[in-house]
Order: sequence, then structure tokens, then C-alpha cells
Amino acid sequence: KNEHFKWDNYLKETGSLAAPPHCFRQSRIPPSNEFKVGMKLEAHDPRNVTSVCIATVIGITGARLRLRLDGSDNKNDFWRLVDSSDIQPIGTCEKKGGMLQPPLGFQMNASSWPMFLLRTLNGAEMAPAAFFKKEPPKPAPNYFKVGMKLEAVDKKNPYLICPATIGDVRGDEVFITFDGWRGAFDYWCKYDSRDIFPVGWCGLTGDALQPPGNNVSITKRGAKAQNSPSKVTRRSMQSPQKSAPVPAQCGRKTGRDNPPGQSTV
Ligand code: MLZ
Repeated sequence: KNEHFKWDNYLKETGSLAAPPHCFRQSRIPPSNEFKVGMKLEAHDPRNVTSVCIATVIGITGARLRLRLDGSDNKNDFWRLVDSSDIQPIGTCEKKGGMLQPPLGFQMNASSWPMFLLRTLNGAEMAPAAFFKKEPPKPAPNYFKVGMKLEAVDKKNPYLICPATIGDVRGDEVFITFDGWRGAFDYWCKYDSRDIFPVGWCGLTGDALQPPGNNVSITKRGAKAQNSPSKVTRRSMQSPQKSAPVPAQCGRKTGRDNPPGQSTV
């Protein structure tokens, strides 16, 4: 159904420009994804990033892996690029003198962890080291400008990659606004986030890029009125920040900064 979404047409219709590839911490050609479902690897626990845990590949999508930590539940799956520095071959942690940790929310008694680990690794299909690709370097400064288009992970639905627009830029952070969704999914992130991609990325990886939402979007109006970026800025300042960390000067989850009754959903 999303074959109807064409960036070329959309960029013309909205009179907007794609963020150039050098803005992103992504390789120009997406890394090939050789992983198979069921393979095991080491991953930093997203909920406790100092812990290195055992993870199983639950799904493959484009250049990303859907991962589940062994001993955790099925409600905390996460997605990582095959060139993410958050993942590594089994044995890496031990080689560096570290110890594999139970995931946050380990479902068994903590004392059963050593035996659980032993059983988990025994006979496991381990992802070969050659499948892990080197993380690309950070672009030196933040090259993003307000109004640039990109493809971005929807953090509330992290399996989705959607058309987005840079709504604001502050230091090394960018405000990601999702086209056609009235601010409901927007977030701040670092300019070198691994969750944002240049226009055309999904086309290259075979990922299904979601079409923009149907809601009348201020992003579109803002894009039409390219000469008044203040509109975009004002709107992003007013957007409720529900899930993403926000630079101190900007909106807050609660309190005076967020006038009541101001919902964009
Ligand atoms: N089913 C969800 C998907 C929204 C995805 C938006 N992505 C920016 C909904 O309709 O709320």
C-alpha cells in the first residue's frame, strides 16, 4: 500500500529539500544484513546500558535486527542496525574482561543466572563476527537545518520508519516531526542518532517506509511557507514532549511551560 508514496513527488509537492546524506551518522550505502532469525549475539541492555546481555534475533527488517534479551519478556524488544556499536559477537564481553549480565527484569531468581547463561549459550547459533559492521563516524558538526526532510524511526512504534521533517535545531539536537501526525510522535534527538536516515534509505534496505499521516499537518503548511521558519519553530516549541528528552530551554512534560488544553493529537 505504501508503493504510492514517492519521495520525488512529495518533495516537489511540499516544496522541500531532503537533508543531504552527510548530515547523518549512516553509511552512504546501507550495510548488508546477513543475520538470521534465531541467531544469538551480545547487546547492551537498552534499559540499563552498562549491562551487556545475550540477545536473540527475533526478526530482520532492512538493515535492522529486532532483538530480545534472553531471560527477559517479549514486551521489550528493540531494534538495532547491523552496524550499531550496541551489538557485538558472543565472546566479546568476556574477551574485554567483562561479565555478561542478566537483563533488567530477568524473569527468574537472580541466583539461577549462571546456570541460565550456560544453558542459553550451550548449542546456541551464534551470529558470526563478519555479520557485525563497523559503525560509521559522527558527522563533525550538526549540519541539519529546519525544514529538511528525512526518514526517521517512530520511537513509539520503533518497527516503523516514517517520512519526517526537521522542526527545530538546537546545538547538537534536532527536533524530528512526523509528516501528517500533528506532533503526536515528534521527539528531540542528537543529530548523530542512529534512528534517523536520509531520504531513500528504506528504498535501499527494502524496509517499508510508512506513508505520511492523513492529519492536516503544520509541517506541510510550514514547508509551503518556506520563508517563515519561525512558524515551524513556534509549533515545535508548543508541541507536548511526551517521551523524548528535551533541551532545558524547551518544553517540559508537565508544569507551566505547557499551557493546559494544548493537545495536538
Ligand atoms: N497505529 C498507529 C501508528 C501511527 C504511526 C505514526 N508514525 C509517525 C496509529 O495510528 O496511531
